[in-house]
Amino acid sequence: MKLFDNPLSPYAMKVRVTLYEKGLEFENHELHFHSQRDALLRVNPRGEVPALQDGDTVVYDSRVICEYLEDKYPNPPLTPADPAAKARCRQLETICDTQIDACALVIGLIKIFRPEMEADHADALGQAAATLGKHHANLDADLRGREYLLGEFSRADIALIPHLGFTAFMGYPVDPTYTNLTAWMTRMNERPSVQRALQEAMACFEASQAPPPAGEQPLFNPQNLHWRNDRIEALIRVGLGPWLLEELAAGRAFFSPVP
Ligand SMILES: N[C@@H](CCC(=O)N[C@@H](CS)C(=O)NCC(=O)O)C(=O)O
Repeated sequence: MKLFDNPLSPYAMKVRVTLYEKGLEFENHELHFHSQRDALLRVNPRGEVPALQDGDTVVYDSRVICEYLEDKYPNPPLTPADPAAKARCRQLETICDTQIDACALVIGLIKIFRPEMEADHADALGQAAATLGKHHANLDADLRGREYLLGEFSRADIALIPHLGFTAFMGYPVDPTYTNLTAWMTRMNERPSVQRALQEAMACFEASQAPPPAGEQPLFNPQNLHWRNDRIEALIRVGLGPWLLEELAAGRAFFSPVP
């Protein structure tokens, strides 16, 4: 199996943790630079990481990849068998992939990619952080009396940890008064699969702080960012819609290719 990804992506981390939990070997094809974009487009026409190649099968979108892995390599199971629990697992994964990711992205935009924005857009940052706080409260309530989101460890937990790990790293940790969610974070961070993927993400972050090689641009280029669906809605909600239009007009933002 070949994994095409960049460890800084929360979706890449979701897939890596899934592969590690299942004990599956894979060839690592990390993509770090703009010059590797053509290679990425060959495995995902949307030009997003992660993508997985298993023999002749190419799968992209983290959720589709994780479902493929679950179907093909069912042990250990990471989705519940009971239909209601399975639906809840998918529901939680969707909330992580769309709404929580969108909060994390606005925070990452201002704290990591474009720190010069903070002076003029502190309110947008505050709104994203407040929405993240509401998710923390909901998740804490979901975890009352449970070790994991569905009782047993599942893909819902795997989908959540990258976002909460990254937002904590950016200065927005879970409030310790949310004792259920805090205990869950500790439990998750003790899992070898999560430790390994987090170390890989941190190593990638450190490397990304050095200037790229001559003639290269980073794949996630702060001066030309790739925008899509829920992340665009999140920008508009926090008042950054006009900013995005200016970025597009200036050639500092782009969308996925259309078929
Ligand atoms: N729905 C996709 C989303 C993947 C995604 O948004 N990947 C981002 C990184 S977090 C990406 O590759 N963006 C391309 C870019 O920034 O050029 C999934 O679950 O895999």
